[in-house]
Amino acid sequence: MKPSTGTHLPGWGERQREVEPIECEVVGSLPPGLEGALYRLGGAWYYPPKFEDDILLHADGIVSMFRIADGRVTYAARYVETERLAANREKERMRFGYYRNRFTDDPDVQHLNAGAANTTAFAHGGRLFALKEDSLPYLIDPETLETRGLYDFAGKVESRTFTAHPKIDGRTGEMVAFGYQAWGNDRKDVHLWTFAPDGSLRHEIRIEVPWLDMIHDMAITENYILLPLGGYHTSEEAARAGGPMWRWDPDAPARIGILRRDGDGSDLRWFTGPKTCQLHTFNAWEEGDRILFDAPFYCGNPFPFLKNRDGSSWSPEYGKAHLRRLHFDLASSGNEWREELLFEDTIGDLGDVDPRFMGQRHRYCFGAMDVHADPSKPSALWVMPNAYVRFDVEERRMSVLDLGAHYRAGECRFVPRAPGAREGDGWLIGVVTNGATGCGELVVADAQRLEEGPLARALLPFAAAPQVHGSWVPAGSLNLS
Ligand code: V55
Ligand code: FE
Repeated sequence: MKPSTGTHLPGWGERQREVEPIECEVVGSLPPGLEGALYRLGGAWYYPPKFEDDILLHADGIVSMFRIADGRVTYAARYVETERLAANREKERMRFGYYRNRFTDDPDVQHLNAGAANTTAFAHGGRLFALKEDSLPYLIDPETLETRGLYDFAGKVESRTFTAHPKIDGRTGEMVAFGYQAWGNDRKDVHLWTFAPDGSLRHEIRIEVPWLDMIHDMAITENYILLPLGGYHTSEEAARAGGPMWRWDPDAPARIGILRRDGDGSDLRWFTGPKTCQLHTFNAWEEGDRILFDAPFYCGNPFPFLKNRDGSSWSPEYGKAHLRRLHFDLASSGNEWREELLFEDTIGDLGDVDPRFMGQRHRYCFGAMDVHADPSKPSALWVMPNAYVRFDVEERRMSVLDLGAHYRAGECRFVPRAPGAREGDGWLIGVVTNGATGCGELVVADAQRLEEGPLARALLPFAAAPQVHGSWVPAGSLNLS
């Protein structure tokens, strides 16, 4: 363990500027129906990490928003005032050690919540959350971006953790979520919750999983919850030796747990399938006794800073994600899923489906790709997307919005044009970085006409705060005027 010298990871190294709402220059014309806010969350070290090889998943959460109203766009950004940041401010240094490794925290902060609130800005039941999977949510004021504190759903949620990837059922408006390692890093408890559209707790399931692993995302169908395991062996021993608690396990099979949403967890069933690294998902649905599940799984562990369990080295092949479809036959007694590669192309693993179809069969997935890759050059660690893509999974066709080779595209969100519009009729929005200037832009495109390029771009005179995941909140929700 080396103490930090103050050098850290590019892009996540600089303390980000906090920005009071400023107006963006708008190029092109914003569609009149698009009113609301894109809330974003990502991480950037407020103080340099305690150890210089701490990983970017541990950087301090900063929440930002692009607010669209009356044909104008404003931008604002503010650090999430976590318990961790407050404790760090007292000493003006980072007192928390490696990500998910409480043994390396300063002893006088080991009892505090270590969550960095750096993964997803998410709204449900009239509340805006800053989410990180090792903590309960932080509540954020949707107007000012001020932090209101940790939120345990009025005392109804008993868990130390809460996923950064809840799902909102497109038909019922219910939010389904889970917390893994609910009682601590060495515990196999997973708590799962269903919340009514108003945010009140409707149903809880408690299970114990047979393996300690990373469970980053989930999927829902009308009646089921899918829990894909990442494929990481998790050990307190690894944590005690320093660094994060996870080791990628190339030999362990890929596993997905499936259980009923309305049950008590006793029906939980484990399936196995071709080895991938199961992190992000698109969507799942039921067809009779079968469940179909589309996901952009990586070939292997995409994080070079997490070591292999067997001592073998990280491979750039790991960092390739593909759009796959998994078929589960609930009527069979077997426990293997069948898998299809929907597209040969390597894609980014962040994206969206039309939110009205969450839990139902979808036709479109929206994501990002590098369409300017030079096959003669060694690929970067990760796909650096410079295009947004609509994947038509019925016709197996892609529609592409090519931003240009010098652009970097963040996660996109799909916004329906109107509640009754057809699937995919609406806008694709995302925040991109112009590599030539380093400045950020909000891009708005007609999701059915991606090839025609953006309808509008809202320009910032500086880089936007980093984003892992974000959410579009229509005006009228969250009491946004
Ligand atoms: C992931 C991301 C995280 C994290 C754990 O994509 C897993 C996977 C951005 O934070 O803490
Ligand atoms: Fe994620």
